[in-house]
Amino acid sequence: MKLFILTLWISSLISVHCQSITLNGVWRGTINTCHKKKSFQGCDDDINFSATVPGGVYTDLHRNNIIENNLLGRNDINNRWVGNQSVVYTKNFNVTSDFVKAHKIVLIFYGIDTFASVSLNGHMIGQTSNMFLRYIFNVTDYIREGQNLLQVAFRSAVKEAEDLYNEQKKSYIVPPVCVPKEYNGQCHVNHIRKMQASFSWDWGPAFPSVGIWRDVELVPVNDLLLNDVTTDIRRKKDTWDILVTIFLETTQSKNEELISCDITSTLYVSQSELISNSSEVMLDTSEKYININVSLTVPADAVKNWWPNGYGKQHLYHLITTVTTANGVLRKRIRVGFRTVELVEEPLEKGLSFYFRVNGVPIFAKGSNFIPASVFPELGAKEDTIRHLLLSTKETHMNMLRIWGGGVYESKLFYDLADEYGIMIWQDFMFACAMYPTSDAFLRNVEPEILQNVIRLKNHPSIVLWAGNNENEAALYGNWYGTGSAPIYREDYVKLYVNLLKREVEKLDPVRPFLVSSPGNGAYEETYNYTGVNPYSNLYGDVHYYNYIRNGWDITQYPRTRFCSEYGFQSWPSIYTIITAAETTKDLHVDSDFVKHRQHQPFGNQYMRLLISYNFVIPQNNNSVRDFANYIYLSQINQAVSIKIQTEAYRQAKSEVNSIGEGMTMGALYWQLNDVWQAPSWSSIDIEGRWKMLHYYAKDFFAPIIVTPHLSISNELSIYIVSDRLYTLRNCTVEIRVYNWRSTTPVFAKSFGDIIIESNKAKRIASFWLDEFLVRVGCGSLKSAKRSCIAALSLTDESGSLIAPVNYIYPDALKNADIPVANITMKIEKNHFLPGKLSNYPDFKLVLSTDNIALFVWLEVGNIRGRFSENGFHMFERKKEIIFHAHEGTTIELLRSNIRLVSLSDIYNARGNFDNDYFVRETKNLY
Ligand code: BMA
Repeated sequence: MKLFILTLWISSLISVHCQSITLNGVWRGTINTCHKKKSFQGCDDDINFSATVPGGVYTDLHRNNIIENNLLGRNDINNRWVGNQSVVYTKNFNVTSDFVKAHKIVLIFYGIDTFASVSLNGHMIGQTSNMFLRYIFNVTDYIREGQNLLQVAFRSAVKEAEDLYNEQKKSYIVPPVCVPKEYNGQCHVNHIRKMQASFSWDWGPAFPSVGIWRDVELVPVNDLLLNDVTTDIRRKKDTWDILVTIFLETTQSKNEELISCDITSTLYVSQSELISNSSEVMLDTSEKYININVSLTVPADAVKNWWPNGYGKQHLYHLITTVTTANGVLRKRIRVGFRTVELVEEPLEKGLSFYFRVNGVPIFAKGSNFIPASVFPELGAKEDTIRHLLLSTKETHMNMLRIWGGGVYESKLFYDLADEYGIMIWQDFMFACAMYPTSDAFLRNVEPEILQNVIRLKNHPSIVLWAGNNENEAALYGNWYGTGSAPIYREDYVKLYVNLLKREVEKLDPVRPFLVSSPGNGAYEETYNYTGVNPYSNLYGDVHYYNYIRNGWDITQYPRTRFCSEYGFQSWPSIYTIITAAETTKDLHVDSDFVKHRQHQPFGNQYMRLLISYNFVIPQNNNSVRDFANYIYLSQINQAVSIKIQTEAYRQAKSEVNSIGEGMTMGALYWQLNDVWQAPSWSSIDIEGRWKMLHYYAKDFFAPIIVTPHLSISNELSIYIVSDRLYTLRNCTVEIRVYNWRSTTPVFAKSFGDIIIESNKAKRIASFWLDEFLVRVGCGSLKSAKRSCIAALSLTDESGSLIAPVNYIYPDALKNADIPVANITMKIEKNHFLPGKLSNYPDFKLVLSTDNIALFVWLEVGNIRGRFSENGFHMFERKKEIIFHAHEGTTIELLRSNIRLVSLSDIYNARGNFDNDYFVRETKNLY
């Protein structure tokens, strides 16, 4: 019986466009061109291929074996001719006589990338020029019973961008004129409304694709089309007030001027109706678009709050809206969450605060920046990928992701998962690192983009902020693109982001905060009309901070900003990931052309080497694969530790300001979470989904409670405890243990007891001179003590249980220390019933034993999917247990033959477990 009711309830929800016909699936593609590919010489050869919708030309051509794997070697360049082509996509489809009887039939494209002419049975039905729009075309007059032919003819986005640039240039140039040469990119993407990173970025290749990248459907409409349903949810004293807006489109029928219609919105708790309201309206069908409102008042205690990850559960509720007319019922189900969000910008001693308050609780935003999950937009919503990335976010105590403005407005799946996992979303609009035109045509194109995307996304409780652009104010202020002091660029800036975006978004979504630019000075910007003042002030708004010259392990360099929304360091992805892009083992060398080709950041490889060399001697390079693997390992250590120290610096500054008013930091979003190809980048998860060492470290440095050191320039060591918990903990103890490099037994241990950890605060609990301390505890003379010892910090509660990850103090650069040789052995046991088990696949217990202190112990398992409970860890104890959570079926034998372990001392005495032969074998197997 229960099952029956449930089925009934579910089926009642899925009546949206019930007779619509999907036009996804197999299409035909044709390129008619004088193209550059050797095997197709001459002009006017048609290249015919089987296409897929949703899809794109690069992935289609590869699937048809017309071009090679796009992400292999230098194929971003070899396949570039594709981006210069005009491509025609066609689809034959049948419709029944019943279907064509509808008053009106519309063809909906949920995403066309980008410039296309659409025709049905030879009749032009529309043009497209914005990848971020949903296009609805009326095809009533052209569709016919039986066979139909739909054709979408794309023009090259590269050429369109160039034409628009040339046109614009007649009055003035809207820079940058092109990307740096290292990007091997395409120019002028700022002139078109397409994923900006598809023309290349400093972490990604250019694949200026064309294609139908989201769903397509044909929808029969009787009198009305129910386009969207949105909610504005406001908290009143004892209620939540929901203003539901129903967006209808009429068929503009000439006979019936007025349609009587009943509109009902119902909020469900579990499967039962909690509250419902209806409105009977007469719709004037001479209007094309009609918006109707329904209000619901929900007693506050009838629903539970939605909370960010780490603060409580993510309660979500269904709201179903039905529109009933004499001709039928239209229904839409959306999901809502009940939470308040404020961006708090209140006067401090100097400047303004800048933090998110959710349900009245000040939240320290912990997280990262999200770039598109694929450089091929059609692959950016793959469930496996998105789920993996968002779960990896949740599992590492992150509560916020910033969707960066050079990508796309993400898929429904993405925001649904963010809602479910409690990941707050800082949503940029898609404008990044450039000046943008403000011609009438451009603004006319942007306006519906704002409208549609705000309407599409605003029901997601996870979205907590809209932001106008990425770094465009900074670029203008800092003259990055040669705009100088010309007033036109400032005028354009205000016209686009303030007069259009800000005004429109505040109208469309009165409940959420809007920020004009990131980085920026937040609310302070209004006082100077949004340009002309350094947007990187530490006293206002958010800051992006990058420094590739100073040692990333030096905590004193980091700004005491109110909110750091970008900061990062590059590293190389795992050798197992790089192998999937290499054409021969010759590519797998630190100085190979392949390595140079994959590095887009100007001087990126030099910066990385410099940064590593502050802390490590880079082993001699004999151009072996092992050397490269070792270099990758060091690059990941450097990235992980640098970002750990930087993040901890921000967390330490949560509750205090310094003498010049800087501090009260309430956000740390490192750059960047994910990757689009196998290359060095700032990511913590590589393109294959492998966690770099940084991602493992994020789990610790974002933990709800941390104990963390701060070493000043004058060598004063301060110890902080930072808590995001909303309760006080008493009788806690911090222990500092000092080890010299010769033994796993500390030379000294001292406890600080009776510590009170206050709710939602950072507090310094001790300060002392590190040098003197180390001398006193037996590390040697003032000259040698720092390089002779290392210290660990732990924090326990009154029962003696650890309540924070163990942390470390590196008194000196590790290259100066006499790192001991550690011999580590490992036993693997299978265990199905380990606590914290995450998947249906078995977990394995690894028991590691060492004869000495081992630093940065790093485990990899080749191509077996899964992750470790910890990785990149130090062993001060002789034995340690680690869990491998398999994400696919595997066996002890397979694990045993694939597992590789390396620790810091290995790479100096050439005992590294990565062996050349292994990689030669692997490479052969793959190609
Ligand atoms: C920031 C971002 C990106 C870029 C990153 C690394 O400026 O907004 O544009 O990829 O730095 O350089």
